[in-house]
Amino acid sequence: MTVDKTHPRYESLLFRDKIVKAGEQGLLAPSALISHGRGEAFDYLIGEKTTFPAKRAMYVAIASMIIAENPVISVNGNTTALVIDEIIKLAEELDAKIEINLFYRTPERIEKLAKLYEEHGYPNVLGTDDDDLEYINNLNSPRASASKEGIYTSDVVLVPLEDGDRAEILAETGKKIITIDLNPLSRTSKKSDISIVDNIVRAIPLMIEIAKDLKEENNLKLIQDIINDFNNEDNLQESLQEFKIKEEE
Ligand code: PTJ
Repeated sequence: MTVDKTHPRYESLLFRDKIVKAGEQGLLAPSALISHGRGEAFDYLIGEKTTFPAKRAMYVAIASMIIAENPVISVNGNTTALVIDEIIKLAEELDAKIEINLFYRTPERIEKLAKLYEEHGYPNVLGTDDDDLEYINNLNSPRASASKEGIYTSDVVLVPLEDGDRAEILAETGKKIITIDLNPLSRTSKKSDISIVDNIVRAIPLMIEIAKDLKEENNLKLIQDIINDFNNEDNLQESLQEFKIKEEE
């Protein structure tokens, strides 16, 4: 399908089309379209704009990743379909690793996703079946698998669009967990240390710019202050207040 540029909902249709195509290519989980639709509905209610609390959380996320020893960006089918090139750019900017981490893990999807990262200029993606995989907290479930070099030994993990079960497992490890999730009431948003309530398609490009700015400032005290002044619970409450169910005049 080609998306008509003059359509009033062009942007939204474009990303919907990316998800549909990725599904056809076997990159996505069976319920990926449901997750996307749920995201679209939440996005509608925040006016499809990045809110102030979301931006604040992005600064804290980037500050935390800059000073991390082993920062990792965890990617799944939806994230890859929507923002693969931006994720690669962000990883390069932050010197972070990228790890495929699937809720619905199959060897076929892992292989296809790894190949896609390679085709987009990133051959070293972690979390594949060739990788040295460990099980978080000895939970013998594919949902607890993590690369030894990546998530398993990481101190800060960015896990966008994560399912609640995995977020809970990760939160129990003591690592700093950052999520991007349009639902401020999800288990993932509540369990994470830094929850960015925004659409991933807006969040990742903005986070690349924030990373450039903070690195240029090169001010460790500023970075520490950004992290220390943040309270995720308060910020989530503020994010929730951005949801409007009344049409603006
Ligand atoms: O590729 P897999 O196998 O790892 O599966 C990925 C999905 C997303 C299908 C899986 O993790 C899943 O089922 O997730 P949930 O439980 O639907 O949670 C995804 C969350 O992301 C929901 O709260 C959605 O509202 C939110 N979401 C969906 N699209 C976006 C989003 N948040 C930000 N940006 C989006 N574009």
